[in-house]
Amino acid sequence: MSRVSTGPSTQPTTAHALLKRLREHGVEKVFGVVGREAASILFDEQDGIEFLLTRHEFTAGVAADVLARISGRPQACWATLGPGMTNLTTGMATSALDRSPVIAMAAQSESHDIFPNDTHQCLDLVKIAEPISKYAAELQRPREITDLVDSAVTSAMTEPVGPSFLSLPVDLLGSSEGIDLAADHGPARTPAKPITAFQPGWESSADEAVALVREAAHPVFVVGAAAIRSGAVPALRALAERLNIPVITTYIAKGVLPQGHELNYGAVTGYMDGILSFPALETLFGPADLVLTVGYDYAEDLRPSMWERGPAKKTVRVAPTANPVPRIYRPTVDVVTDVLAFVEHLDAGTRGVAAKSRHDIAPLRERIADFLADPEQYTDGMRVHQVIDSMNTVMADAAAPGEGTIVSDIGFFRHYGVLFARADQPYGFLTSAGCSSFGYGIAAAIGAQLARPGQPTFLIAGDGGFHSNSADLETAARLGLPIVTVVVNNDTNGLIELYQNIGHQRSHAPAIKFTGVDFVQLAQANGVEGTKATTREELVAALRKGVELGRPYLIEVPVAYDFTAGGFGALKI
Ligand code: TP9
Ligand code: MG
Repeated sequence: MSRVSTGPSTQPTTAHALLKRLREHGVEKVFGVVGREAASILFDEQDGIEFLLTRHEFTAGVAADVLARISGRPQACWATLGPGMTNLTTGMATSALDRSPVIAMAAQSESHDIFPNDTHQCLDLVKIAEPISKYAAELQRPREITDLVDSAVTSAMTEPVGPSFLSLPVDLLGSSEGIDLAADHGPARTPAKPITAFQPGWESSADEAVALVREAAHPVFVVGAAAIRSGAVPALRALAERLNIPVITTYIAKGVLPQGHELNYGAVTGYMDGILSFPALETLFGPADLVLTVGYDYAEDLRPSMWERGPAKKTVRVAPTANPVPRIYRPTVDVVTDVLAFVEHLDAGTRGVAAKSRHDIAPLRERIADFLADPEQYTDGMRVHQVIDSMNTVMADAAAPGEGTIVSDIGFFRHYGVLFARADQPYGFLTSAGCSSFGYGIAAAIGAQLARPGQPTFLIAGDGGFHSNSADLETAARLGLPIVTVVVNNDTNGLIELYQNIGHQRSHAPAIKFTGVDFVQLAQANGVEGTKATTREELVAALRKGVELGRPYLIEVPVAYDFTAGGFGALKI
């Protein structure tokens, strides 16, 4: 039921119709920052839609991305004209490159005054949005708003899922002309899951894949997030278990199998051999003779060069879109279809096939266990693997089985998170694989905690990334979200220091070094309790306190990296 706000006019306006249709599509939250269009929209016009004010539009975009990703429904973000929109673009680029069905909206100048780059705060919003969205349109007539929302949702929910954009001139937003909330536009018809491409005859390609699986001695599944979006996780798990096929994932598909599952061979990053000083990629992929990339998406940063270890392998690419990068990845068999449809086809085609003999990765597992157990008390700061191991310990106790979320901002620590952070459910580990904008963490943690109330959310962020967007700590505090944040502080953009070392064999301070920020005081200034931890014991105790608190909590941990140790000299980018 919609409420008509009292005010100068009691007529329903475009704003009412917009929010009503968004709600019919399942949108629950609009994150954003409102400007002078407040004269035309209050955001309380529609029951079931809540506006959440953020400090920065980037935060709004990312929070919408994460809530949409976890809920599987479109969610929305909002910016005012001009600079509001330009601030929003990194959030939109995140949902474009990370694949999330976000409806991004911005106010625009009055329809008679749209002269981009001449009118005050007026930019060509549709042109700005076009290269980073699936659909971008400006409202021309109020009565068309419902159709525009429908187009935006359908495009956003088509693989590769991503953001759609609506530009809303403020005069039209407040106009009642032609708006009739009772008019029958038909049901919203939100796709129940993303719309995919089906190549005609995909079943015969899938049969070729079945034949390859039958022949293979050591097949592996490499799983991307499109498998999660298609609802294929339970069927894929059952198939992997029946055929004893290990599962390796991209950063953002961690949790397809629970952390401790024997077939969970982990997520991979190009930094892993360097971090572990161990031939991890060789151990994971070397013995495999067939790589089945299921829900494969190049944007998730798992490159064919990572599995091209050991003897030549056959490959199967299963994806809901045609192959956009044949120059990079030309599979033996390409199956363009819904991932769940493929998994069911493979399941039916391999009935009676004997379980495979899985290749052994015990040496890698031992290396990881040793590495994480590292008891040393370093005088120059903890090591990030010790921090993540502590977070895993507390998460295991704090979360019910199959629950909990660890969010990672972007920095060098993120690759430790990819490798070691606990993830017991799909999207139990969240990071931005495709866009990788630093500052993602606090925004993603807000989205995750809203999506999973009652489950613990831990955030790991670096000093560089966290303080690029730390104003939204106040948002987490205002919303009372019990996010436990760990800021790993080296007063440096550490990942970039690594690259300086790689490129120049030395680092150069002006481009990477900060003067210290007191993150505990920063937290307190934003209404968040905080503490410093310098040892495993202190950190575990602080994490436990954070979990019990039921409000946001921040722990600052001084850290250092050992760039000159390990295998970073051999890092290939
Ligand atoms: N600007 C944006 C918006 N995003 C990215 N990713 C960059 C620049 C380039 N990356 S990852 C990183 C940069 C500058 C530094 C991260 O530093 P940190 O203190 O957050 O983490 P750490 O542990 O690597 O020092
Ligand atoms: Mg840092």
